[in-house]
Amino acid sequence: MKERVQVVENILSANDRLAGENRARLNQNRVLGLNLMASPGAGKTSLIERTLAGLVDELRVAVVDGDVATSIDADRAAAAGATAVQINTGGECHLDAVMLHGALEGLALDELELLIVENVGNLICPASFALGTHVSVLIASVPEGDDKPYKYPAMYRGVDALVINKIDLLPYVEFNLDYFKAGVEMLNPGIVTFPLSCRTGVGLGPWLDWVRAGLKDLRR
Ligand SMILES: Nc1nc2c(ncn2[C@@H]2O[C@H](COP(=O)(O)OP(=O)(O)OP(=O)(O)O)[C@@H](O)[C@H]2O)c(=O)[nH]1
Ligand SMILES: [Mg+2]
Repeated sequence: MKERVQVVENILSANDRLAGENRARLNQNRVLGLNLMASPGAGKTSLIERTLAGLVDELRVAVVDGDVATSIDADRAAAAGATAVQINTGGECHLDAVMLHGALEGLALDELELLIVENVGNLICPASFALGTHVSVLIASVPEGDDKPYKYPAMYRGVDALVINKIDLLPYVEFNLDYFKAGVEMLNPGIVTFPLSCRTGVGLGPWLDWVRAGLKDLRR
């Protein structure tokens, strides 16, 4: 058991070292890195499409898409105007710093301002692997249910911002917003939260402004 713990610690510290290198490369090029995490189908790619539609005229954006097997999401990001890089994890349930390191090799970082990483759809594994991005964003979505902060605390604890997507479905789905928010507040007090709908576009303005503000902070 002791040896197993040691191996896990070594893997994570190797990951952290490379995450540090990734961060340094982003900083050198003044590229803001966003790590988008969520359960499968919560709306990661939809939010990327909406973000690109809102920012692509003012910022040069690349998207790194982590997917178990396909390039469907990277194709969607490219169609929305981003330089898109696909990482097929071959079954792994998360991206790690090594994978992002490889993806950064293929990008002209000096020509970019924003890098959005779509992590693999999962509420457990991505929380354990730092990538070197500046901010981690969790997308919760209404049909997933209001108990998810209670069931996946590590993910809710470790992020810098929370998007609540699919609010257009609130009238049709049992989702107690107060119960959900109480769980979030317990784990991550005061976290900045963006209730929105990628379907209707409601609530996207404050989200886009927050991304713009993050970039401004980085350049300061
Ligand atoms: N009603 C509604 N549907 C949405 C909204 N946002 C996304 N969807 C739908 O939810 C489904 C999944 O959206 P994606 O953006 O592909 O989700 P994802 O998190 O990227 O999914 P994976 O990459 O497979 O984990 C699609 O059918 C979207 O059209 C929303 O705000 N409201
Ligand atoms: Mg996706």
